[in-house]
Amino acid sequence: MLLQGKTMLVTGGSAGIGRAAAVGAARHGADVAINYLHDDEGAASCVAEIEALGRRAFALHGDVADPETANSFVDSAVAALGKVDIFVNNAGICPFHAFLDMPVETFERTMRVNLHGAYFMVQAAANRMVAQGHGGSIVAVSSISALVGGEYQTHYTPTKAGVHSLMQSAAIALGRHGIRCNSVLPGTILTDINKDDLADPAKRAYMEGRIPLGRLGQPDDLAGPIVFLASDLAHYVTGAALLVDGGAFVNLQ
Ligand code: NAD
Ligand code: RM4
Repeated sequence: MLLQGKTMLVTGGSAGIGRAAAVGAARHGADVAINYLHDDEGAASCVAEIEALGRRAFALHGDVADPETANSFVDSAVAALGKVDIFVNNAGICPFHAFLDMPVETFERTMRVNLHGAYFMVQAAANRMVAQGHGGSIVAVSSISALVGGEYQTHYTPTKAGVHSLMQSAAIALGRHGIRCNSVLPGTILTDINKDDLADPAKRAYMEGRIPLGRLGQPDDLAGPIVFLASDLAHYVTGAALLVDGGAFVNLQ
């Protein structure tokens, strides 16, 4: 029970990695609030799963690309659950597309959701933590893509490098308030975000073949690392980035 008595807020908590983090935190004793877009059913079932664990849960629909969503999510979550000790910035999109004819709207939407959204959400959560006066922990879901490129991800990989960099700068800005800021860098995790991309059997086999641990990731593979960074076990860890990729990044030859 690493998060007993803590309250966690997570963006993009209705599915995939965000949902696994939300439920994983509840298993460790946290009350959890989730933000999400569109997927009311996923959000409701995530809330039900957390409540079945005996924890309190709250869900609010909102597009993180809109800067106003950040304060409304943090304010409503704190009104519902009382405080914020942990903030997990997770919501993100990756509409795979070639570089040379990237539509301006696809580029701009990806930036606004993944990077601008992270900036304003983290800022809103940090302001609340500073006002509360008892520190906190912020974990951003960046990616292996912060460190390596992708042919159909030229709009996406800069956002993940940006989120990783945001955690480094925020760690400096917020250290004096006792707020730690770290990122996880998942490898390829089987979720809706890459379902179409990995439907190509040749691509899927190639990706699997790159992974020393011999399999693609599952959302729950991120729960432990996120809970660890959020918890007091990591009380001297800030500005760090933790690869969670089955060894894919180090596998050159
Ligand atoms: P997913 O599609 O399964 O889940 C995405 C979640 O984000 C959903 O809850 C969705 O409602 C929410 N969301 C999407 N756009 C939003 C918006 N504008 N406002 C609010 N919520 C929004 O995807 P996932 O794979 O779980 O991705 C979660 C994060 O993990 C993303 O930031 C992604 O970049 C990152 N990531 C994923 C992988 C992977 O291989 N799946 C690898 C590295 C990093
Ligand atoms: C990740 C990484 C994965 C990809 C997802 C969409 O950051 O690049 O390989 O499937 O994004």
